[in-house]
Amino acid sequence: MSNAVISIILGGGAGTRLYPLTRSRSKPAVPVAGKYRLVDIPISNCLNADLHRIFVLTQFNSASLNKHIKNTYHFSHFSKAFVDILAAEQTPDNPTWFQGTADAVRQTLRHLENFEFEYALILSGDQLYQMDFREMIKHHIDKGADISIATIPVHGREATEFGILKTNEDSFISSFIEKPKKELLPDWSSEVSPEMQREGRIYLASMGIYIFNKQLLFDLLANSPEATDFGKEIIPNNIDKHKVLSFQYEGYWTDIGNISSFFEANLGLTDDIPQFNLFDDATTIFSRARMLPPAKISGTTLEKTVIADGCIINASRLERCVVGIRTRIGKGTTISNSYLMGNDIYQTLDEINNARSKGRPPIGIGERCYINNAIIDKNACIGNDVRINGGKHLEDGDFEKYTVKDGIVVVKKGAVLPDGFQC
Ligand code: ADQ
Ligand code: ADP
Repeated sequence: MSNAVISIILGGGAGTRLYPLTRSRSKPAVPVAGKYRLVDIPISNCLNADLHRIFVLTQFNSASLNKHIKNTYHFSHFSKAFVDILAAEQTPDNPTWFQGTADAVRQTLRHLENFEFEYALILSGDQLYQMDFREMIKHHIDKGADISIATIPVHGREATEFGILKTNEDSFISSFIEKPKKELLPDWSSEVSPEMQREGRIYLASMGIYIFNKQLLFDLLANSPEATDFGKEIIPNNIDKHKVLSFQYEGYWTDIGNISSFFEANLGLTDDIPQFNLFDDATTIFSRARMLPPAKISGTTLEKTVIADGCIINASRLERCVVGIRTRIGKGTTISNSYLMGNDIYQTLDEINNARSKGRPPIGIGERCYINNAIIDKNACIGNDVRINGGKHLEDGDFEKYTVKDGIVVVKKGAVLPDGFQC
């Protein structure tokens, strides 16, 4: 079955909803869970399902995404496996950026033409989930579908953010509406399992995960050049014309398209039993092997905290934190509800002393700091006695060194916060 499928990961448009994390990198390259990149999630789901031919479509072909893919996904010379990045490119007949998800796929069809495959598996690049695509592909083939959409029951308060659909008794989709207005919702509820009913998850949402039969995908994209999005045009326009199947999923799945959902998805990893399971051999999340030393911790009370390799931590207390690779935290510091992305390099003791003697904090977090409700992007240089107290009391805003979104303070990559800095 795996030879019949090509996977296409929609790596993201401009990534404005994840700004400032996407200021200097493309969305698929945003670091997640302390040691991975966003793109590792869909790629790992593919590899765990024996799907080894993968394209990542991105608007910006940033150096960091290239480096990560090149250094991570190596396959035997004897296999046909690959993970290739296809960035939006100007051609004589197409001078524009990708205009949306369908347009991104349309513009890259010429790269796919020569591959042998029967099904295109199209995935969103900014979701946290572990799904066995083999089950969805089997369902698609067994039911003789033209298009399949993975679907999940959601609550009314989320339903306006998704494509919502209804199915017939055979799981084929009979109607679809992209991001319905709140007042339309009463017409769009579905029959769901008693468990989902109890949770109030009575609307069936598209997960933005599609299987298309190859020829149909080529035909639909060629014949409707004005359609830019799968959710807005391609899917709703073809419900009546083709057999569009729902593959219902009830496992953990979350869309991490904005700062607040990105923050919650990361901090969710600190739960006693996280819904996103990093500790399962069958669903390994792959990433770059970095050969870092074990983390070294001294004098720190740790409560519900996830710590990546290579950290040097002398803090007083860390609570509900995800601490990324090579993070360095000084004595007397307390950090809660925060995601620290970590650092790209270690500074030598000489470099640290040299930075201090020039009044510049070294890379990492200094002594006696207090940090709450924050995301600290990589390589930030945070001095001593710095206080960052995120929360609903802060208004949204974008400043030189940090941004506030939904009360979460995002310290920008490489920002230097001098001793005593407060926000
Ligand atoms: P949205 O998530 O709102 O809804 P969209 O923002 O278009 O759809 O993104 C889908 C995926 O494609 C994301 O991973 C995004 O980063 C990527 N993407 C967006 N524009 C792109 C571009 N120009 N080039 C490359 N990649 C791009 C969609 C569906 C809904 C469904 C939700 C589920 O339209 O029906 O419910 O996904 O999350
Ligand atoms: P990001 O995607 O987070 O913006 P990059 O992927 O561009 O970051 O950079 C990460 C990698 O680049 C690190 O793994 C590290 O090897 C290398 N790197 C970054 N900064 C430096 C530096 N100052 N010195 C040496 N290597 C660096």
